[in-house]
Amino acid sequence: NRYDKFKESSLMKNQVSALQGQLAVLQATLAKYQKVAAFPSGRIVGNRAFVTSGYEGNFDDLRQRCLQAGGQLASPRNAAENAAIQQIVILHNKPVFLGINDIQTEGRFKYLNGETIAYSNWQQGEPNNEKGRENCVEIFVNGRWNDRSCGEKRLIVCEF
Ligand code: 293
Ligand code: CA
Repeated sequence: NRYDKFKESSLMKNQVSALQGQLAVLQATLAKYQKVAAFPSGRIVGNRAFVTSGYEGNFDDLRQRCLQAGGQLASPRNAAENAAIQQIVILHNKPVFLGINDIQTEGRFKYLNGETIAYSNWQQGEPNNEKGRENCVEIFVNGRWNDRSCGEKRLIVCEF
């Protein structure tokens, strides 16, 4: 009846305002952790965070460490993401291995999920697969990419 409907809509209004309060708390908490992720050398682009621990290792070591942390090796999908990773390279003055390789098929660079890359930023003359041994990809201070041996040690940057 009308009284029940009235009670129902009052309950609903209370639930909505409770949710609005919880949402405001969540938004404030998220804003704080975005600052945490960006300090001192992380970068946030949209809903992706690019973070380094300062660790250096070979490609497989870095790949496993990002996975273990619940992320994956930084895999720039557009110029804005590439620029964010480039800024971390500049701050540390050390090239970084990306989550991209052509281990499976020479010359066909893929993300770690097996998809063929949809964005690239190769340095002039790259990839050159020097001595037939370059299946991983590093990003330089200038933001450009070079294929490089996966056994080299590079700075870790994970994306979350
Ligand atoms: C060759 C030619 C160089 C180039 C280098 C890298 C190695 O030595 O110009 O910088 O290969 O592609 O990954
Ligand atoms: Ca190369």
